[in-house]
Amino acid sequence: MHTIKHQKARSLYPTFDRKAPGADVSHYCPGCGHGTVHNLIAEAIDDLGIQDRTIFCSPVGCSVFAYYYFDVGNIQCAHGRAPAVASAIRRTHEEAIVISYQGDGDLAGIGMSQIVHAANRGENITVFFINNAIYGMTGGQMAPTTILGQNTVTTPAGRLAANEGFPVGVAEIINSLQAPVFVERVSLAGPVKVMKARMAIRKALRNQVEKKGFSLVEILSPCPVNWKMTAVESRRWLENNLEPVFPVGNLRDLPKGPFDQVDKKKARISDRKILEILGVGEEEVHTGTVRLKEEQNFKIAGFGGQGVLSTGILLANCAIAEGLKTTWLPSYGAEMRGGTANASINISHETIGSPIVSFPNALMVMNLPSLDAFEDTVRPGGAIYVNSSLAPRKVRREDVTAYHIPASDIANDLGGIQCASVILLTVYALVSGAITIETLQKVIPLAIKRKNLVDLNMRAIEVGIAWHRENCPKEEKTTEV
Ligand SMILES: Cc1ncc(C[n+]2csc(CCOP(=O)(O)OP(=O)(O)O)c2C)c(N)n1
Ligand code: SF4
Repeated sequence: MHTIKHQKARSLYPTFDRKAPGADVSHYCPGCGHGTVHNLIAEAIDDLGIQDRTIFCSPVGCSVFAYYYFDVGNIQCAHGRAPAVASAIRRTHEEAIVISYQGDGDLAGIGMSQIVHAANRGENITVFFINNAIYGMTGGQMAPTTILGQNTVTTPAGRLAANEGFPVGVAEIINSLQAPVFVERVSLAGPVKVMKARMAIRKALRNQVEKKGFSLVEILSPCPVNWKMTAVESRRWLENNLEPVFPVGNLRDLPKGPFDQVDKKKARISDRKILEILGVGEEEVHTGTVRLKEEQNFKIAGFGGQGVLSTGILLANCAIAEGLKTTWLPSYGAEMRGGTANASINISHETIGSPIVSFPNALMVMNLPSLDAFEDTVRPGGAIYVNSSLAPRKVRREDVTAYHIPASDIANDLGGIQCASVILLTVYALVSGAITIETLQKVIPLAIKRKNLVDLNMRAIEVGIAWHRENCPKEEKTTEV
């Protein structure tokens, strides 16, 4: 006798562990389409044998918790930005299978430009667009795909074209572009339609495996809770009301895209070429001369206008010139000038997982509020470089090394307060060994265009070297200088 064995897709975790309340239910409401689509995608991943190289970009919306369910690589993206994240992964991870999974608020509302441009670039990614004609997670507001007459909490009298415009046909918009290879709209209104959705999902993923280009499947999906219906009623409403507005069917299925994905790769320029464009010639780059004692998780903080962000960029550029890997992440206060600002810079020999620096091992503070805010975040054994002209108190921690340098006063004497941060950066370079002084001297003229400021900063480096020579004897181990 032939036995059919039903089992959960391997690409889904066997158990979904949640804290109470809700420990015994999934994140999705009864009758929600997200669970059905998750299953269809997971089965396709299993059958195509791509679990180990799949990266799932989950959105903001009810499906944000996809990472609890899919046993693949997962990344959660800012609202509407999954196609941009997916594009970046695509271009840096050649073998990855990249899925952008998005709701209608996410894709067709806040993220509309992202999806259009990713599709127009013909990124070799697969987009699953869950159109439930409403903002599910936030309690049922109108979405761009809400149909005319549909009641939502923000259109209690029904969507009216004269007020809110017409429902947006995403599949049709994407189909108006030249680059996509596959565009299909499917529905979850009944078992036969779910089987069609299954086929489209597989096809869209297979296209990516075969490096054909951009594929999008729009899936009409029920949101019983916000539609205020039972699960069964919602499937009927979907069939009778959504499908006439958003006709299901294949809009495009090309044997190959308009350009070869391999050509696309060829068009990319090498890191070496980028350095050339920046004017950092091969002979000028110190690749591989620096051996970091440890990965640098560096934070610089101060008032906006103190050169906090640009000093961070300078450090990151020096790290690049040293042949190291680096990230730079700015954080602005509410106001640009006079408000607080900080920048996080990681420097490593290895690939850096996240640009965020929550617990630095090197902190540079340009003023007292920054010292107050970040002193306690420094890891034991780390170092704090203090602009003591504007942060007159001593570092209280005893498990870090503190360097109190009157950088603003010295900079004033040199003829320009702007170079205070470079004095501190020079001391940091000498103490940490993360970048060399030669590199700093070579990168400054590339990073700063005004000749008088270049000269000022070059003098600042000399002063920083002198300060270090006088205050940091070689085998100095004390906690404070
Ligand atoms: C930048 C930003 N704006 C607004 C929100 C609030 N927000 C959370 S989910 C959501 C809408 C999600 O709706 P949809 O994309 O249709 O997904 P669904 O929940 O229906 O699956 C919004 C606006 C947010 N998290 N981030
Ligand atoms: S609110 Fe709607 S989209 Fe969100 S889980 Fe519930 S049924 Fe699904």
